[in-house]
Amino acid sequence: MPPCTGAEPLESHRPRVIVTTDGEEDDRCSMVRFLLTANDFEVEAIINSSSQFHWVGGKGWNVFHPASWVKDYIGFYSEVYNNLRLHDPNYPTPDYLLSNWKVGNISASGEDEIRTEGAEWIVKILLDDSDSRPIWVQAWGGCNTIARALKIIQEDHPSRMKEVAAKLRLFLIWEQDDSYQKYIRPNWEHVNIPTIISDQFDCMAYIWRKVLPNATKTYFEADWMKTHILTGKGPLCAAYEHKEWAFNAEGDTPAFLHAIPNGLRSVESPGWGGWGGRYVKTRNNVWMDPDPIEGWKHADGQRSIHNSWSKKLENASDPKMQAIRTQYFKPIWRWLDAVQNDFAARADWCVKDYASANHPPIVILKNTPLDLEAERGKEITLDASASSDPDRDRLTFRWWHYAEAGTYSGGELPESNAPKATITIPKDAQPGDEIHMVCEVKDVGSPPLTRYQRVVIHVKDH
Ligand SMILES: [Ca+2]
Ligand SMILES: [Ca+2]
Repeated sequence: MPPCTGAEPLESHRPRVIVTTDGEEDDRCSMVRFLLTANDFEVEAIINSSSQFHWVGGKGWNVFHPASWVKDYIGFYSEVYNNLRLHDPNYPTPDYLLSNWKVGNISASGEDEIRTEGAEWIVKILLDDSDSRPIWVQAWGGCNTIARALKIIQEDHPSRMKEVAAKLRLFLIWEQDDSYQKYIRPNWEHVNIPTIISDQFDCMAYIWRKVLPNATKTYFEADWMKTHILTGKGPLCAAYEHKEWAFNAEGDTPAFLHAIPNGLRSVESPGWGGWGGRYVKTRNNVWMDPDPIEGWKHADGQRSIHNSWSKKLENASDPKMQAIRTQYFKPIWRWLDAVQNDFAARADWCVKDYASANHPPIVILKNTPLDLEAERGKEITLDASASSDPDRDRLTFRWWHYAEAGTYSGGELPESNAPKATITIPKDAQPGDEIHMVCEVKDVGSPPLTRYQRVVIHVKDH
Protein backbone atom coordinates (compact mmCIF):
# COMPACT_ATOMS: atom_id res chain seq x y z
CA MET A 1 0.00 0.00 0.00
CA PRO A 2 1.18 3.56 -0.57
CA PRO A 3 2.73 5.12 2.48
CA CYS A 4 0.48 7.65 4.14
CA THR A 5 2.22 10.98 3.78
CA GLY A 6 -0.62 13.23 4.79
CA ALA A 7 0.27 15.41 1.83
CA GLU A 8 -1.73 13.65 -0.86
CA PRO A 9 -4.58 15.66 -2.28
CA LEU A 10 -7.58 15.06 -0.06
CA GLU A 11 -10.61 13.41 -1.54
CA SER A 12 -12.47 16.71 -1.42
CA HIS A 13 -9.77 18.28 -3.59
CA ARG A 14 -10.47 15.98 -6.46
CA PRO A 15 -12.28 17.97 -9.16
CA ARG A 16 -15.81 16.89 -10.02
CA VAL A 17 -16.14 16.05 -13.69
CA ILE A 18 -18.82 15.13 -16.20
CA VAL A 19 -17.74 13.69 -19.54
CA THR A 20 -19.96 13.82 -22.61
CA THR A 21 -18.59 11.79 -25.53
CA ASP A 22 -19.54 11.06 -29.13
CA GLY A 23 -17.68 7.75 -29.07
CA GLU A 24 -15.35 8.46 -31.97
CA GLU A 25 -12.28 6.22 -32.09
CA ASP A 26 -10.18 8.91 -30.43
CA ASP A 27 -12.79 9.31 -27.66
CA ARG A 28 -12.34 5.64 -26.96
CA CYS A 29 -8.58 6.15 -26.63
CA SER A 30 -9.17 9.16 -24.36
CA MET A 31 -11.49 6.98 -22.27
CA VAL A 32 -8.68 4.52 -21.52
CA ARG A 33 -6.54 7.35 -20.20
CA PHE A 34 -9.50 8.95 -18.43
CA LEU A 35 -10.38 5.75 -16.56
CA LEU A 36 -6.73 5.39 -15.53
CA THR A 37 -6.94 8.96 -14.21
CA ALA A 38 -10.26 8.41 -12.43
CA ASN A 39 -8.52 8.31 -9.03
CA ASP A 40 -7.78 12.02 -9.45
CA PHE A 41 -11.39 13.01 -10.14
CA GLU A 42 -14.85 12.61 -8.75
CA VAL A 43 -16.46 11.15 -11.84
CA GLU A 44 -20.05 12.38 -11.61
CA ALA A 45 -21.12 11.16 -15.04
CA ILE A 46 -20.07 9.68 -18.34
CA ILE A 47 -22.70 10.46 -20.98
CA ASN A 48 -23.01 9.45 -24.61
CA SER A 49 -23.83 12.39 -26.85
CA SER A 50 -23.90 12.97 -30.60
CA SER A 51 -21.84 15.46 -32.59
CA GLN A 52 -21.72 16.88 -36.09
CA PHE A 53 -19.45 13.93 -36.85
CA HIS A 54 -21.41 11.06 -35.27
CA TRP A 55 -25.09 10.42 -34.57
CA VAL A 56 -27.45 7.47 -34.53
CA GLY A 57 -28.27 6.73 -38.16
CA GLY A 58 -25.11 8.45 -39.44
CA LYS A 59 -23.50 6.60 -42.33
CA GLY A 60 -19.86 5.94 -43.18
CA TRP A 61 -17.56 8.23 -41.18
CA ASN A 62 -20.66 9.61 -39.42
CA VAL A 63 -21.69 6.28 -37.96
CA PHE A 64 -22.42 6.29 -34.22
CA HIS A 65 -20.45 3.74 -32.25
CA PRO A 66 -23.02 1.81 -30.15
CA ALA A 67 -23.46 3.66 -26.85
CA SER A 68 -22.65 0.50 -24.91
CA TRP A 69 -18.95 0.96 -25.67
CA VAL A 70 -18.70 2.98 -22.44
CA LYS A 71 -20.00 0.00 -20.51
CA ASP A 72 -17.50 -2.24 -22.28
CA TYR A 73 -14.61 0.04 -21.28
CA ILE A 74 -15.78 0.16 -17.67
CA GLY A 75 -15.75 -3.64 -17.95
CA PHE A 76 -12.09 -3.59 -19.01
CA TYR A 77 -11.45 -1.22 -16.10
CA SER A 78 -13.12 -3.66 -13.73
CA GLU A 79 -10.58 -6.31 -14.73
CA VAL A 80 -7.66 -4.15 -13.58
CA TYR A 81 -9.47 -2.30 -10.78
CA ASN A 82 -8.12 -4.44 -7.93
CA ASN A 83 -4.59 -3.85 -9.11
CA LEU A 84 -5.13 -0.11 -9.60
CA ARG A 85 -6.32 0.05 -5.99
CA LEU A 86 -2.92 -1.16 -4.85
CA HIS A 87 -1.58 2.13 -6.14
CA ASP A 88 -4.35 4.47 -5.08
CA PRO A 89 -7.43 3.57 -3.02
CA ASN A 90 -9.20 6.56 -4.59
CA TYR A 91 -9.93 4.64 -7.79
CA PRO A 92 -13.74 4.49 -8.01
CA THR A 93 -15.43 1.10 -8.11
CA PRO A 94 -16.57 -0.16 -11.50
CA ASP A 95 -20.13 -0.28 -10.14
CA TYR A 96 -19.96 3.39 -9.19
CA LEU A 97 -18.78 4.31 -12.70
CA LEU A 98 -21.45 2.13 -14.26
CA SER A 99 -24.16 3.76 -12.16
CA ASN A 100 -23.01 7.16 -13.48
CA TRP A 101 -23.03 6.12 -17.14
CA LYS A 102 -26.11 7.40 -19.02
CA VAL A 103 -27.13 7.86 -22.62
CA GLY A 104 -27.82 11.45 -23.62
CA ASN A 105 -28.95 13.10 -26.84
CA ILE A 106 -27.68 11.01 -29.72
CA SER A 107 -30.46 10.92 -32.31
CA ALA A 108 -29.09 13.67 -34.55
CA SER A 109 -26.36 16.29 -34.71
CA GLY A 110 -27.23 19.15 -32.37
CA GLU A 111 -30.47 17.51 -31.19
CA ASP A 112 -31.28 19.14 -27.84
CA GLU A 113 -35.03 18.67 -27.49
CA ILE A 114 -35.47 15.15 -26.14
CA ARG A 115 -35.37 14.86 -22.35
CA THR A 116 -32.88 12.00 -22.34
CA GLU A 117 -31.69 10.12 -19.29
CA GLY A 118 -28.23 11.63 -19.82
CA ALA A 119 -29.53 15.20 -19.86
CA GLU A 120 -31.69 14.57 -16.79
CA TRP A 121 -28.68 13.08 -15.00
CA ILE A 122 -26.64 16.25 -15.62
CA VAL A 123 -29.59 18.30 -14.32
CA LYS A 124 -29.74 16.22 -11.15
CA ILE A 125 -26.05 16.83 -10.46
CA LEU A 126 -26.18 20.55 -11.21
CA LEU A 127 -29.25 21.05 -9.02
CA ASP A 128 -27.83 19.15 -6.05
CA ASP A 129 -27.56 22.04 -3.62
CA SER A 130 -25.78 19.93 -1.02
CA ASP A 131 -22.59 20.40 -3.07
CA SER A 132 -21.56 23.82 -4.35
CA ARG A 133 -18.08 22.84 -5.55
CA PRO A 134 -17.22 23.55 -9.19
CA ILE A 135 -18.03 20.88 -11.73
CA TRP A 136 -16.11 20.49 -14.97
CA VAL A 137 -18.48 19.54 -17.77
CA GLN A 138 -16.63 18.40 -20.85
CA ALA A 139 -17.83 18.15 -24.43
CA TRP A 140 -15.76 15.51 -26.19
CA GLY A 141 -18.45 15.63 -28.87
CA GLY A 142 -21.33 18.03 -29.44
CA CYS A 143 -22.69 20.35 -26.76
CA ASN A 144 -26.25 19.15 -27.33
CA THR A 145 -26.75 16.97 -24.24
CA ILE A 146 -25.28 19.75 -22.08
CA ALA A 147 -27.58 22.20 -23.87
CA ARG A 148 -30.60 19.98 -23.20
CA ALA A 149 -29.66 19.77 -19.52
CA LEU A 150 -29.34 23.55 -19.23
CA LYS A 151 -32.61 23.98 -21.10
CA ILE A 152 -34.38 21.74 -18.59
CA ILE A 153 -33.02 23.91 -15.80
CA GLN A 154 -34.18 27.07 -17.57
CA GLU A 155 -37.63 25.60 -18.28
CA ASP A 156 -38.28 23.93 -14.94
CA HIS A 157 -36.11 25.85 -12.46
CA PRO A 158 -35.46 29.32 -13.92
CA SER A 159 -34.80 30.79 -10.49
CA ARG A 160 -31.83 28.48 -10.05
CA MET A 161 -29.91 29.39 -13.22
CA LYS A 162 -27.43 31.66 -11.43
CA GLU A 163 -26.70 29.10 -8.76
CA VAL A 164 -26.06 26.45 -11.42
CA ALA A 165 -23.90 28.80 -13.47
CA ALA A 166 -21.77 29.56 -10.41
CA LYS A 167 -20.53 26.01 -10.18
CA LEU A 168 -20.50 25.11 -13.86
CA ARG A 169 -17.25 25.07 -15.84
CA LEU A 170 -17.33 24.14 -19.53
CA PHE A 171 -14.50 22.67 -21.56
CA LEU A 172 -15.45 22.23 -25.20
CA ILE A 173 -13.35 20.46 -27.80
CA TRP A 174 -14.38 22.81 -30.59
CA GLU A 175 -18.12 23.34 -30.84
CA GLN A 176 -18.96 20.04 -32.49
CA ASP A 177 -22.53 21.02 -33.26
CA ASP A 178 -24.58 24.24 -33.36
CA SER A 179 -26.20 23.89 -29.91
CA TYR A 180 -23.75 26.18 -28.11
CA GLN A 181 -24.50 29.05 -30.51
CA LYS A 182 -28.21 28.35 -30.80
CA TYR A 183 -29.04 27.77 -27.17
CA ILE A 184 -26.22 28.01 -24.61
CA ARG A 185 -24.70 31.26 -25.82
CA PRO A 186 -27.88 33.38 -25.94
CA ASN A 187 -29.31 31.94 -22.74
CA TRP A 188 -26.34 31.31 -20.47
CA GLU A 189 -23.19 33.07 -21.65
CA HIS A 190 -24.05 36.33 -19.92
CA VAL A 191 -24.30 34.47 -16.60
CA ASN A 192 -20.52 34.22 -16.83
CA ILE A 193 -19.82 30.50 -16.89
CA PRO A 194 -16.06 29.97 -17.30
CA THR A 195 -15.93 28.33 -20.73
CA ILE A 196 -12.96 27.05 -22.68
CA ILE A 197 -13.41 26.35 -26.39
CA SER A 198 -10.22 24.62 -27.44
CA ASP A 199 -8.58 24.31 -30.84
CA GLN A 200 -5.03 23.56 -29.68
CA PHE A 201 -6.25 20.14 -28.47
CA ASP A 202 -5.74 19.09 -32.09
CA CYS A 203 -2.04 18.42 -31.53
CA MET A 204 -3.16 15.36 -29.52
CA ALA A 205 -5.51 14.26 -32.27
CA TYR A 206 -4.90 12.68 -35.65
CA ILE A 207 -2.43 15.34 -36.85
CA TRP A 208 0.10 14.88 -34.01
CA ARG A 209 2.80 13.61 -36.35
CA LYS A 210 2.60 16.73 -38.50
CA VAL A 211 2.63 19.30 -35.70
CA LEU A 212 4.54 18.07 -32.65
CA PRO A 213 8.25 18.74 -32.22
CA ASN A 214 10.43 15.69 -32.92
CA ALA A 215 11.54 15.24 -29.31
CA THR A 216 7.90 15.07 -28.22
CA LYS A 217 6.89 12.70 -31.02
CA THR A 218 9.10 10.00 -29.50
CA TYR A 219 6.39 9.50 -26.85
CA PHE A 220 3.79 8.84 -29.52
CA GLU A 221 5.71 6.57 -31.87
CA ALA A 222 5.14 2.82 -32.08
CA ASP A 223 8.23 1.86 -30.05
CA TRP A 224 7.24 3.92 -27.05
CA MET A 225 3.51 3.17 -27.18
CA LYS A 226 3.99 -0.56 -27.62
CA THR A 227 6.38 -0.85 -24.69
CA HIS A 228 4.70 1.52 -22.25
CA ILE A 229 0.99 1.24 -22.98
CA LEU A 230 -0.08 -1.39 -25.46
CA THR A 231 1.51 -4.68 -24.44
CA GLY A 232 1.54 -6.47 -21.11
CA LYS A 233 -0.58 -3.87 -19.29
CA GLY A 234 -3.84 -5.79 -19.04
CA PRO A 235 -7.22 -5.62 -20.79
CA LEU A 236 -7.92 -1.87 -20.43
CA CYS A 237 -4.72 -0.80 -22.18
CA ALA A 238 -5.09 -3.68 -24.65
CA ALA A 239 -8.38 -2.05 -25.74
CA TYR A 240 -6.50 1.12 -26.69
CA GLU A 241 -6.84 1.57 -30.45
CA HIS A 242 -3.48 2.27 -32.04
CA LYS A 243 -2.26 2.86 -35.55
CA GLU A 244 0.26 0.14 -36.30
CA TRP A 245 1.25 0.41 -32.64
CA ALA A 246 1.76 4.17 -32.80
CA PHE A 247 -0.52 6.69 -31.10
CA ASN A 248 -3.58 7.37 -33.24
CA ALA A 249 -5.50 10.24 -31.62
CA GLU A 250 -6.86 11.50 -28.30
CA GLY A 251 -8.31 14.84 -29.26
CA ASP A 252 -10.58 14.97 -26.24
CA THR A 253 -7.95 14.23 -23.61
CA PRO A 254 -7.04 17.91 -22.93
CA ALA A 255 -10.64 18.39 -21.68
CA PHE A 256 -9.89 16.35 -18.58
CA LEU A 257 -6.14 17.00 -18.34
CA HIS A 258 -7.08 20.63 -17.71
CA ALA A 259 -8.71 19.68 -14.42
CA ILE A 260 -6.15 17.15 -13.19
CA PRO A 261 -4.74 18.18 -9.81
CA ASN A 262 -1.02 18.10 -10.62
CA GLY A 263 -0.02 21.30 -8.82
CA LEU A 264 -0.20 23.58 -11.85
CA ARG A 265 -3.46 25.04 -10.54
CA SER A 266 -4.74 25.38 -14.11
CA VAL A 267 -8.37 25.23 -12.98
CA GLU A 268 -7.92 28.60 -11.27
CA SER A 269 -7.90 30.36 -14.63
CA PRO A 270 -7.94 29.15 -18.24
CA GLY A 271 -5.21 31.75 -18.82
CA TRP A 272 -2.78 30.11 -16.42
CA GLY A 273 -2.07 27.11 -18.61
CA GLY A 274 -1.52 23.48 -17.74
CA TRP A 275 -1.74 20.01 -19.18
CA GLY A 276 -4.97 20.94 -21.01
CA GLY A 277 -3.46 24.00 -22.72
CA ARG A 278 -3.60 27.75 -22.19
CA TYR A 279 -6.33 30.14 -23.31
CA VAL A 280 -7.15 33.83 -23.59
CA LYS A 281 -10.43 35.52 -22.82
CA THR A 282 -12.32 36.41 -25.98
CA ARG A 283 -15.80 37.52 -24.86
CA ASN A 284 -17.77 37.36 -21.61
CA ASN A 285 -16.09 34.49 -19.73
CA VAL A 286 -15.32 32.49 -22.87
CA TRP A 287 -11.70 31.52 -23.43
CA MET A 288 -10.09 30.39 -26.68
CA ASP A 289 -6.62 29.79 -28.04
CA PRO A 290 -4.02 32.58 -28.13
CA ASP A 291 -3.80 33.84 -31.72
CA PRO A 292 -0.86 32.34 -33.62
CA ILE A 293 -0.51 35.39 -35.83
CA GLU A 294 -1.34 38.93 -34.90
CA GLY A 295 -4.49 39.93 -36.65
CA TRP A 296 -6.08 36.50 -36.78
CA LYS A 297 -9.46 36.95 -35.19
CA HIS A 298 -11.60 34.42 -33.39
CA ALA A 299 -14.74 33.63 -35.33
CA ASP A 300 -17.69 35.26 -33.66
CA GLY A 301 -19.90 32.26 -34.37
CA GLN A 302 -19.35 28.55 -33.94
CA ARG A 303 -15.71 27.64 -33.30
CA SER A 304 -15.47 24.49 -35.36
CA ILE A 305 -13.39 22.37 -37.65
CA HIS A 306 -14.38 24.77 -40.44
CA ASN A 307 -12.65 27.82 -38.97
CA SER A 308 -10.04 26.00 -36.90
CA TRP A 309 -6.61 27.61 -36.79
CA SER A 310 -5.15 24.18 -36.26
CA LYS A 311 -6.58 23.05 -39.56
CA LYS A 312 -5.34 26.23 -41.22
CA LEU A 313 -1.81 25.57 -39.96
CA GLU A 314 -1.82 21.78 -40.22
CA ASN A 315 -0.23 21.49 -43.66
CA ALA A 316 1.97 24.58 -43.55
CA SER A 317 5.01 24.02 -45.79
CA ASP A 318 6.72 27.38 -45.33
CA PRO A 319 9.29 27.11 -42.48
CA LYS A 320 8.12 30.40 -41.01
CA MET A 321 4.55 29.15 -40.81
CA GLN A 322 5.76 25.82 -39.45
CA ALA A 323 7.53 27.68 -36.65
CA ILE A 324 4.33 29.61 -35.93
CA ARG A 325 2.44 26.32 -35.87
CA THR A 326 4.90 24.83 -33.37
CA GLN A 327 4.44 27.86 -31.13
CA TYR A 328 0.66 27.65 -31.45
CA PHE A 329 0.56 24.15 -29.98
CA LYS A 330 3.28 24.77 -27.37
CA PRO A 331 0.82 25.38 -24.50
CA ILE A 332 0.02 21.67 -24.77
CA TRP A 333 3.18 20.00 -26.12
CA ARG A 334 5.44 21.65 -23.53
CA TRP A 335 3.97 19.18 -21.00
CA LEU A 336 3.50 16.12 -23.18
CA ASP A 337 6.61 14.19 -22.11
CA ALA A 338 5.34 14.38 -18.53
CA VAL A 339 1.77 13.59 -19.64
CA GLN A 340 2.86 10.47 -21.54
CA ASN A 341 5.09 9.26 -18.71
CA ASP A 342 2.15 9.74 -16.35
CA PHE A 343 0.07 7.56 -18.68
CA ALA A 344 2.81 4.91 -18.73
CA ALA A 345 2.96 4.77 -14.94
CA ARG A 346 -0.81 4.31 -14.74
CA ALA A 347 -0.57 1.53 -17.35
CA ASP A 348 1.97 -0.17 -15.04
CA TRP A 349 -0.45 0.21 -12.14
CA CYS A 350 -2.85 -2.10 -14.02
CA VAL A 351 -0.48 -5.03 -13.67
CA LYS A 352 2.35 -4.33 -11.22
CA ASP A 353 2.51 -4.35 -7.44
CA TYR A 354 3.27 -1.16 -5.56
CA ALA A 355 6.98 -1.75 -5.13
CA SER A 356 7.51 -2.54 -8.84
CA ALA A 357 5.82 0.58 -10.17
CA ASN A 358 6.51 4.29 -9.99
CA HIS A 359 4.38 6.94 -8.27
CA PRO A 360 4.59 10.70 -8.65
CA PRO A 361 6.55 12.97 -6.33
CA ILE A 362 4.73 15.10 -3.81
CA VAL A 363 5.71 18.74 -4.10
CA ILE A 364 5.67 20.52 -0.77
CA LEU A 365 6.51 24.17 -0.29
CA LYS A 366 7.94 25.53 2.95
CA ASN A 367 7.45 29.15 4.01
CA THR A 368 6.30 29.83 0.46
CA PRO A 369 2.67 30.84 0.03
CA LEU A 370 1.04 29.82 -3.25
CA ASP A 371 0.12 33.46 -3.80
CA LEU A 372 2.44 36.09 -2.49
CA GLU A 373 3.06 39.78 -2.77
CA ALA A 374 6.52 41.17 -3.39
CA GLU A 375 8.02 44.57 -4.04
CA ARG A 376 10.00 45.44 -7.12
CA GLY A 377 13.71 44.84 -6.69
CA LYS A 378 13.16 42.57 -3.72
CA GLU A 379 14.68 39.10 -3.39
CA ILE A 380 12.37 36.28 -2.45
CA THR A 381 13.00 32.65 -1.65
CA LEU A 382 10.88 29.83 -3.01
CA ASP A 383 11.46 26.62 -1.10
CA ALA A 384 10.38 23.16 -2.28
CA SER A 385 13.04 21.30 -0.30
CA ALA A 386 10.42 19.47 1.80
CA SER A 387 9.15 17.63 -1.31
CA SER A 388 9.21 13.86 -1.20
CA ASP A 389 8.57 10.79 -3.24
CA PRO A 390 6.41 7.84 -2.17
CA ASP A 391 9.00 5.46 -3.68
CA ARG A 392 11.89 7.34 -2.06
CA ASP A 393 13.22 8.19 -5.53
CA ARG A 394 15.81 10.88 -5.90
CA LEU A 395 14.18 14.11 -7.10
CA THR A 396 15.33 16.80 -9.48
CA PHE A 397 14.00 20.33 -9.24
CA ARG A 398 13.41 23.10 -11.72
CA TRP A 399 11.97 26.46 -10.76
CA TRP A 400 11.04 28.31 -13.92
CA HIS A 401 9.18 31.41 -14.92
CA TYR A 402 6.03 30.67 -16.95
CA ALA A 403 6.09 34.04 -18.64
CA GLU A 404 3.06 33.54 -20.92
CA ALA A 405 0.84 32.80 -17.93
CA GLY A 406 1.63 36.07 -16.17
CA THR A 407 1.56 39.75 -17.08
CA TYR A 408 5.17 40.86 -16.55
CA SER A 409 6.37 41.81 -20.03
CA GLY A 410 10.14 42.05 -19.45
CA GLY A 411 10.97 38.51 -20.56
CA GLU A 412 11.78 35.33 -18.70
CA LEU A 413 13.46 35.35 -15.32
CA PRO A 414 16.40 32.96 -14.87
CA GLU A 415 15.52 29.42 -13.80
CA SER A 416 17.01 27.45 -10.96
CA ASN A 417 17.72 23.76 -10.53
CA ALA A 418 17.92 23.96 -6.75
CA PRO A 419 15.01 22.94 -4.51
CA LYS A 420 15.33 26.33 -2.90
CA ALA A 421 15.42 29.16 -5.41
CA THR A 422 16.02 32.83 -4.87
CA ILE A 423 14.60 35.22 -7.40
CA THR A 424 14.73 38.96 -7.68
CA ILE A 425 11.56 40.74 -8.65
CA PRO A 426 12.57 42.82 -11.67
CA LYS A 427 12.78 46.55 -11.07
CA ASP A 428 10.87 47.21 -14.28
CA ALA A 429 7.89 45.10 -13.25
CA GLN A 430 4.70 47.08 -12.89
CA PRO A 431 2.67 47.13 -9.70
CA GLY A 432 -0.16 44.68 -10.25
CA ASP A 433 1.91 42.44 -12.53
CA GLU A 434 1.64 38.72 -11.97
CA ILE A 435 4.75 36.57 -12.21
CA HIS A 436 4.07 32.84 -12.40
CA MET A 437 6.84 30.60 -11.08
CA VAL A 438 6.51 26.85 -11.58
CA CYS A 439 8.34 24.36 -9.45
CA GLU A 440 8.74 21.21 -11.51
CA VAL A 441 9.76 18.17 -9.49
CA LYS A 442 10.74 15.01 -11.36
CA ASP A 443 11.71 11.67 -9.91
CA VAL A 444 14.26 9.23 -11.29
CA GLY A 445 11.80 6.32 -11.31
CA SER A 446 10.74 4.39 -14.37
CA PRO A 447 8.94 5.99 -16.08
CA PRO A 448 10.11 9.32 -14.61
CA LEU A 449 7.17 11.23 -13.13
CA THR A 450 6.66 14.96 -12.75
CA ARG A 451 4.47 17.02 -10.48
CA TYR A 452 4.43 20.75 -9.90
CA GLN A 453 3.61 23.62 -7.69
CA ARG A 454 2.82 27.02 -9.12
CA VAL A 455 3.49 30.15 -7.12
CA VAL A 456 1.91 33.38 -8.29
CA ILE A 457 3.76 36.54 -7.33
CA HIS A 458 1.78 39.74 -7.27
CA VAL A 459 4.07 42.71 -7.76
CA LYS A 460 3.44 45.67 -5.53
CA ASP A 461 4.96 49.12 -5.28
CA HIS A 462 7.24 50.07 -2.44
CA1 LIG B 1 -15.03 13.21 -29.78
CA1 LIG C 1 8.37 7.93 -7.62
